[in-house]
Amino acid sequence: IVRPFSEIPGLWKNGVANLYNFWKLDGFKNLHRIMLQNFNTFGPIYREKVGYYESVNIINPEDAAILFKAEGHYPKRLRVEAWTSYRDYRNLKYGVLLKDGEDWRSNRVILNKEVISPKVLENFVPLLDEVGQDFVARIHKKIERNGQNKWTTDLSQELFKYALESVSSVLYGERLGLMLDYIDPEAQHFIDCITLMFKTTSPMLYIPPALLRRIGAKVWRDHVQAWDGIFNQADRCIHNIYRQLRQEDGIPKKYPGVLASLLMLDKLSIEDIKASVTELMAGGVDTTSITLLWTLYELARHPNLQEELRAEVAAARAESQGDMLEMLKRIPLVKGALKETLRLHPVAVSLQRYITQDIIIQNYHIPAGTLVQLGLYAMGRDPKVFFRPEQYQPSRWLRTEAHYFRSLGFGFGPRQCLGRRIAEAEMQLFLIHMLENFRVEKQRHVEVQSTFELILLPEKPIILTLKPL
Ligand code: HEM
Ligand code: 2DC
Repeated sequence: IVRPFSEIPGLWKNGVANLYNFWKLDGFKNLHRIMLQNFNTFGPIYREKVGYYESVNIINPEDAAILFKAEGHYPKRLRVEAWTSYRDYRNLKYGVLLKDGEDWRSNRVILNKEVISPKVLENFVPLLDEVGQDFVARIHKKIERNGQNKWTTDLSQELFKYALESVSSVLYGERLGLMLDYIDPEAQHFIDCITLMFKTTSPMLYIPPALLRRIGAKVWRDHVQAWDGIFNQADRCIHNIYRQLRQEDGIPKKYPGVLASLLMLDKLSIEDIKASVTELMAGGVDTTSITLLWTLYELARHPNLQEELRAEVAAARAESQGDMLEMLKRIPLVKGALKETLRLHPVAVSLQRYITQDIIIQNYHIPAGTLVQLGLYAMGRDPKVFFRPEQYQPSRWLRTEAHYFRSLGFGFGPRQCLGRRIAEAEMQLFLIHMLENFRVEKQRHVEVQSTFELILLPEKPIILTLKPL
């Protein structure tokens, strides 16, 4: 017999009291650990209300399958009010990240063709490969200059630049020049603004931005400044391409980038294009760079595994004879490593959907319209879902039968990450070049945990040593 919604365990009766407790536990930084603890306390399903938003939380792959079957034609996830409030405040259009309903779908379908369809990968790979080559050349140069034949450092700033250079080269078909010695301060400012934007978003998940704006709270003002910096820089890049395109005539000889392709296609309004391209540019920096940093950290902790990956890359290089698209088909273990990184260190703590029909999960009835969250971080560490979850084991992904609703780092279905193909190619190419050029090491006994700043980040700097092979 199916149990009613009201009997789902959890603390959902007093949102304000829960917010207070949450705040006392430094919940803004610990959201992922609090979710894990809640699953331990309440079991595989619990209801929760923190501040103004209420949800049902689940952890099992089988339940995730039920959730995504009920997502409907216009899948809708938790609305990040801080982001929509900024756009309303500045009178800017929402991009695909923030749109919903038919408006979302019609934009997304057009963007899919230019950003995530398999056919565009062959355009992206040469551009991204060049950035990867320039990145390792830059590191070699740094090592030569310091004269110690190795470099011990926190690579995060270098990785932010790599990620921004990569996503920009794909979006604009042009290099920003972030792998050079002199770096445009505007680009550095853009990077800092993205970090600030994420950081200031998380408190506003629970305290309405409209309220914070009315009382002139610092967090709201910082948030506005951060987005202003992001939109200004993206606007400059977009205008540049727009101007060039109007001066040129005829069809360009080489692939002109996502933005120019969208402009030439002429199916979306300029304002819609601007909105989504800005989101792609902003979404393409911290996400891939942090995932790469965690991957290097794991490879440094597992030297034998690192050698195995290096051997795979060497063999793939030999077999593909310089054809990078071919090479990317021959590195299953590298791909497994990236999946393994996202299992243990997911960018998104959870996936969420407002379900469009009633469902039954764990024998509880959940009515249509409910916000259901899949605890991605908790699932990745659950021994009932992953055998020896604490072990970093890329080979576990080689058996495809083990994938059923378990590899969800980029989300699922038509609303999944739009940048997924870019992110995957960019990260695979990065690892290829790094493994071919450097051995990565770290100090022993230094363990790094995650902290929540809307996305999950390392709680302290990850210090690695790179040694040329
Ligand atoms: C959405 C993860 C990189 C742009 C998402 C979602 C996740 C995610 C979990 C929500 C999906 C869902 O609700 O089902 C990641 C991870 C990345 C990454 C793990 C890298 C390791 C990127 C990059 C870009 C990007 C490089 C841009 C080039 C977007 C956009 C959306 C999105 C625009 C919203 C799509 C929509 O609402 O239709 N991402 N992402 N992401 N991501 Fe990513
Ligand atoms: C954060 O409880 C925790 O990919 C909340 O590239 C629920 C939630 C909702 C939306 C998620 C967000 C979490 C984490 C960051 C995500 C975001 C949707 C897209 C965004 C997953 C899980 C991200 C990082 C995008 C960001 C692009 C943007 C900055 C232009």
